[in-house]
Amino acid sequence: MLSQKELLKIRTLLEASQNPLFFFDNDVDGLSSFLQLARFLGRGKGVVIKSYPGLDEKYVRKISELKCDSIFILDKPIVSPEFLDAAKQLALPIVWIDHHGLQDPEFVKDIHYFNPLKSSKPSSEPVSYWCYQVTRKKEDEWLALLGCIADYYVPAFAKEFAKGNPELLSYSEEPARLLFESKMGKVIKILEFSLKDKTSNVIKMMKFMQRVSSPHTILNQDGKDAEFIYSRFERINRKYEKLLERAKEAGREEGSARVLFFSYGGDLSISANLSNELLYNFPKKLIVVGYLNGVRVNISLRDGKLDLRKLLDDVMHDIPGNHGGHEHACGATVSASDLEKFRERVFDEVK
Ligand SMILES: [Mn+2]
Repeated sequence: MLSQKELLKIRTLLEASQNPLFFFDNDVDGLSSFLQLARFLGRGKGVVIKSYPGLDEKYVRKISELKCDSIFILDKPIVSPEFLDAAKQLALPIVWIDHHGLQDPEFVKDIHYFNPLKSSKPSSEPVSYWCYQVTRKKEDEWLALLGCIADYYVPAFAKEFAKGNPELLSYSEEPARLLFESKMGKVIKILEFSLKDKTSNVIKMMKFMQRVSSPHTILNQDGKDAEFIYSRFERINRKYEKLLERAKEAGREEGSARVLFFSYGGDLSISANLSNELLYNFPKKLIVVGYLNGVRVNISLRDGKLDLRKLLDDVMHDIPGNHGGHEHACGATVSASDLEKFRERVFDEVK
């Protein structure tokens, strides 16, 4: 966990900045973290990090472009040494808040690095949870909760929130249930899909989210901006629901088979959402979802029990590509010509 002292330090760094620049990971935990800090401070700009796997040197340009006087990096597990070096040369305070694997102390020695794993009581609550501990802005509790649930974490304040807002959330200890069976979960999906939109629309959404005061505004399509975001969501969601239905069909046809393998192509890369929702529907299966993108396939894997990092080490020992992630949620990239081999290996491993 982060200590009171660390939380206070983040708050002090934040308040000392006239124009902070928030780089945040391309998901709802990242977005919520940015929104909470910017709304608390009433200033600052946000930039979604689209580079993968790390924040790379392409983004250095943004620092001078937006004339910031401090840099916050939120929920991004990797930052390229080139980015850090360039940012350090500008002599601006760099504040990096993360909850993924710990960085080498040498790599982060000149910057303000916060991670709840770096503690005598190591933990890995989402960054949006910690941002809420920093700001303690009750009226933004709903934003904090969106970030937490999106990262499969149910914070203690969820129960109270559900009591006060039964139409938005019925309490459960199971994050996936909150994600897929509540209105709050729907808002998360709307924001996730919006983050996949083209840059000008993402910026529009971020501006809107910096002032909106309730999730009902989004759900009820209250006003022009909310209407726009909701209509973009519906467009993507129609495609998403079709893919999900096809994948569920495959899951049902395979009956009791251990693995649900599903691959698709097209212009919508949405494997992470698909695999999460499939695991919720088929909790006993190993879920493997591949998105065919030209000569590459991006694969999402989910499982309730298996250590997928280990599984992928074995599966990919002689298949070129990348893989990484959390114990029960991983991603991999292989070339399209190796997909069949990858598939066979996975089936062999869990036999
Ligand atoms: Mn996160």
